[in-house]
Amino acid sequence: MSQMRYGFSQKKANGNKDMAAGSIKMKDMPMKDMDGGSQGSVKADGKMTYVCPMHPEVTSDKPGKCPKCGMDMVKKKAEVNMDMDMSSGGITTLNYNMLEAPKKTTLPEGPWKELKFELTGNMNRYVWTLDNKTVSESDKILIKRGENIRIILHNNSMMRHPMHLHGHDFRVLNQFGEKSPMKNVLDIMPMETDTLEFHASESGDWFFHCHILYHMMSGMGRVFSYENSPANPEIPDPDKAYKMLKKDDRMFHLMAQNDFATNGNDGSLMYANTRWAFQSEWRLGYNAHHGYEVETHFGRYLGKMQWLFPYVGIDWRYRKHSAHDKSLLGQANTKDDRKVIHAGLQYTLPMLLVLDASVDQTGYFRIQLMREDIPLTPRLRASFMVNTDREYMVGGKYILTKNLGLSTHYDSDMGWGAGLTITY
Ligand SMILES: [Cu+2]
Repeated sequence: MSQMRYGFSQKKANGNKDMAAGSIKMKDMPMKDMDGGSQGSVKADGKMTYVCPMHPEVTSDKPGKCPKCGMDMVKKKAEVNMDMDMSSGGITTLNYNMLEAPKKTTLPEGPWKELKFELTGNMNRYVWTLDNKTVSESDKILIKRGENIRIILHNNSMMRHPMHLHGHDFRVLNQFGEKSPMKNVLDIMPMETDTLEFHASESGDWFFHCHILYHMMSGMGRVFSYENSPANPEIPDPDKAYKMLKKDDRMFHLMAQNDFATNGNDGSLMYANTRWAFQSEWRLGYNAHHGYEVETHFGRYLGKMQWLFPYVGIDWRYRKHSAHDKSLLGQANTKDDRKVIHAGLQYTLPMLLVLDASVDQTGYFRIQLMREDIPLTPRLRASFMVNTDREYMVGGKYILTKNLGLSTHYDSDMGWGAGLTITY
């Protein structure tokens, strides 16, 4: 195929929708390609075109390594996709590399400022950040009118993030070089790196954020702020407005669940924000032989991936029981009568196993391993817990609705139970 053109409207630059709506015109489509069976992209002169996935401006007639980054060059995307469409009659996946602006989009002369961000987050805790910092944990990024800003974004998370800039259109660098398309949202796939450029032609503060609103609210964004901007009459109190924005990612949320089971009430509660968490867990039997246990933790998630959670809390439990055996650590087991303050560390291991080591004011140690919400089927979940107090628990839950589940569990102290779990 010798010529292809992807219609592109600069005015309506609004994310993926435009790509689907963009018109695709093809001229001089050779019959050979229409029959299918052709591999790779063949230019009019019969040569393949290869392009570096990281540096779209680097192209070559033959496969090889990119001189800039050493990555293997790949067949030119737009043409490969078109071939697949022709040969399989299947679905064409549209991508940003197919978009060509109708005219040059190069920025006017000006000093350049280059910024790099890693899109980061923790799927398990549902916390999303740039460079592991939320909006409220980072400063505004100062820019000057007349500057050209280049932002290099690497998505180091397993979710896509449609990054959106207010008040400006930016160029998304792709294979078309000077005719790279203009956008104001760029959907960045996991492990993808993209470069965007915009000319600083405004004044005031502009929000740059992930357009998945849960991610934005948890802190995935930054504020670009023009230096020496005149006051904006629409924002009479800019300090208050900025404080309100920063409040979003500091907000606490409540989660709670209780299993109303045949052998007692079994539940937990969590009150947490991006970094801090209060956790409480209870197992309240219907009689003293089943026993009563309440354990609480208050702590902070540390580190880039938030796998480490140091905490302090209380552990209160009582159970009518005769034999006091020893714990696996050789200490007299206090699991049936304990009213202590304890401090501990939780560490999230691969497969979301949580290892919990704690010590109380009497010097009693406990190590515990647990995992909740093991998905067996989309609705069936298993869980287990085992610790050095010789306690263990296995459970299963069938999710009926968002708030309701049928559950069953076996607990080394309370025995078998089955019931209804209510989740908030
Ligand atoms: Cu996101």
